[in-house]
Amino acid sequence: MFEYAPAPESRDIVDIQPSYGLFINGEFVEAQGEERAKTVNPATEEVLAEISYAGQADVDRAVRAAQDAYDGVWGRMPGRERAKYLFRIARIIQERAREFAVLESLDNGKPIRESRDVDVPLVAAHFFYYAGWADKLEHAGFGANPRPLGVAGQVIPWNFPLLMLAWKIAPALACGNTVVLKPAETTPLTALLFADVCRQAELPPGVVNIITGAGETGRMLVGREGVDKVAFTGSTEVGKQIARTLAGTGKKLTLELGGKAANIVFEDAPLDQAVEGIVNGIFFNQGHVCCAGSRLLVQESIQDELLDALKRRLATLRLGDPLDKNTDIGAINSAAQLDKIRELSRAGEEEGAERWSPPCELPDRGYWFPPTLFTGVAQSHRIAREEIFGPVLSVLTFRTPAEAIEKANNTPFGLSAGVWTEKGSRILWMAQRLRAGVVWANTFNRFDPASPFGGYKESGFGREGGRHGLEAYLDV
Ligand code: TXE
Repeated sequence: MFEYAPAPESRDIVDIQPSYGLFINGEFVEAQGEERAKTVNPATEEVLAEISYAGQADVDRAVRAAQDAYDGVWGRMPGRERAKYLFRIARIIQERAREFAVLESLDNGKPIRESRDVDVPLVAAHFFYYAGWADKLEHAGFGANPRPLGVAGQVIPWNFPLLMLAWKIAPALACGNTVVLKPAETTPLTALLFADVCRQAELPPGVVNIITGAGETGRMLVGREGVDKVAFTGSTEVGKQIARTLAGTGKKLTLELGGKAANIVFEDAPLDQAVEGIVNGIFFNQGHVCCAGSRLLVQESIQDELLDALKRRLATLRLGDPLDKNTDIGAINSAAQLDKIRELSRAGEEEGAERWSPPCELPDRGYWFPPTLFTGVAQSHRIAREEIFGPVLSVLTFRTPAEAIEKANNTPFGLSAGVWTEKGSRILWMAQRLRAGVVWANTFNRFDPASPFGGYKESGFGREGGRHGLEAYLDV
């Protein structure tokens, strides 16, 4: 029988240079810091490029360029003019969408279907959305003359490298701020390609500066004098550290940190749809998602039926080459993240939960982890409490809606949750009681530039997206 097997997306459409400098004041420059590192393709461990680690002198140079651009043109430019640049950036991203999607999959390990159909279209959508706000800030309920903050220092993670860049840069620029952004050390390439887009869009020099490096570069950036606002997405641990460093400095701060979302399935839920939502909730992007539905709370009466259906579905997931359009599950982003997933999975077994994976052949090279289910999980187990950030689902049960709420909220995090039921009244009852910034009903992992996103408790504070996302970048 004929099998549908399209060719993998070609990596020839991206032009990766052997080594990269930093993007400061509208041009690529050599870093003054000596340190360099390699970024690899996590699916093959092949070296993609060498990148620079910005040192203190580089951070100083980037922040000065951003200050000059703020004082010189951008901070005083009418909103309608800023909007033109944002629209132009959005259109260039659409034109270069294939290039961005392939590069993202190469550097991050995510399936091309996701980078092509989710990440890159959402990136363009964010720039379009915030372009629309740039000339309407006076009418958005912030008072007659809302003012930008100045220079934003932004540090982002590796799970959605380009999308997190868009979440940070689009609202900052729309409000009239300038930016110094540091991508994660394992996924710098799409941010560097975005720098090229800024050049192509003729964005005034210094409005966007991209400096690569690891945690030390991030630490120097957020603490640097002249940075007026800090926006961070990453681990809860580093987020807390940044909050401590910034206390008393007067810098504004928003933090987008970890999560341990409950995906709650009631006995009246449409089962097939719920199974798809559970799979999407935890296996999308290999589970490298802060709002991943990593705890499945299933009503006891349907546990067996749901788990049977879920296991059948997991057996059909295809793991492998991220550039293959048939792939559902790509590579784990780094050796360090793979170690963390392995360690927590071992802890799950040691603490007495039952581990299950479908038959699954892992490639010889690269960083891989099979889709994994744990049943018999207790609330005290580490896999029920800690963020695994991998394709690992912990299954717990409940009997009543009140018990579901109690278990769902029993976590230090509060980023997202999902509810599956036919009853509209129950959705509202649950949504009012879940301590989560986002509650999805009969769906999961849906994003829209117009919806504010952010957490309660140790998931951070501040909102990104929507009109609320503007508040983080304005003095009202
Ligand atoms: O995060 P880090 P890591 C969680 C997830 C993951 C764990 C560790 O559970 O397993 O964190 O990931 C920069 N000052 N999330 O180690 O270190 C760093 O260079 C300033 C959830 O990769 O927080 C990178 O650019 N910056 C999360 C960014 O912070 C510093 C996404 C994130 O790296 C810094 C990622 C410092 N002192 C991980 N130290 C989410 N919310 O989605 C590091 N960085």
